[in-house]
Amino acid sequence: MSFVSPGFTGRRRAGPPGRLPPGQHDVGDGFPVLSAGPTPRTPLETWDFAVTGLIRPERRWTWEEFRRLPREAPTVDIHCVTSWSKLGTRWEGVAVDTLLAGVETDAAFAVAFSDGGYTTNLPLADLTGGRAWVVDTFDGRPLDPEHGGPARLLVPHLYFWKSAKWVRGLRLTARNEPGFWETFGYHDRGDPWLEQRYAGD
Ligand SMILES: Nc1nc2c(c(=O)[nH]1)N[C@H]1C(S)=C(S)[C@@H](COP(=O)(O)O)O[C@H]1N2
Ligand SMILES: [Mo]
Repeated sequence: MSFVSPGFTGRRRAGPPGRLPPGQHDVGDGFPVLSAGPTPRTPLETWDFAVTGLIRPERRWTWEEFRRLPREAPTVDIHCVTSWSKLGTRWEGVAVDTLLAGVETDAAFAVAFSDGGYTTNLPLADLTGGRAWVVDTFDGRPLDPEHGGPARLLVPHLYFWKSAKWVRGLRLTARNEPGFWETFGYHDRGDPWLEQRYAGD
């Protein structure tokens, strides 16, 4: 006789050793959708991606220009603060390093901004060094609108709320300016391996 139902153990997978940060479980093939509002539908003809703020001149790519940038195909584990992780997710897109190549700026931070008004803040150091991308493809297919299509930020080494869906740009800032969830008490940086879930963790 077991006190743990098969359904429960099946959903709360332990995952391969060393892959799950503390307090996380593996969702396996599932891919939960977490959106703080309705899914925006921006036509590709009007979509662009901008780098603004402490940068002169600003940089801006139309969808076609964005699609012609050098591309990368990261396979990464992602970790949501609500405790699910998804291992070995396959994405394609443009490294933030590519978008910021050659930029000289006094900025130390950036605010990612999205259609629908979502924002999230990151130190520039977390967006560079081959650890962040703007992705438009998941598992070989155009990214679903529910998961942030046409394009989302992907910063897998931080909790997934930093990976802004429907992202339209980065505003470079000198000071740290809290974004949407950060203003509501979530941790400023959100390192899952340090369990930085809430302000003060
Ligand atoms: N624009 C926008 N981006 C967002 C969110 C959101 O509500 N709006 N939610 C964040 C949170 S809390 C998580 S866990 C992930 C969820 O991504 P998913 O829906 O593709 O799983 O998106 C993040 N990016
Ligand atoms: Mo989340």
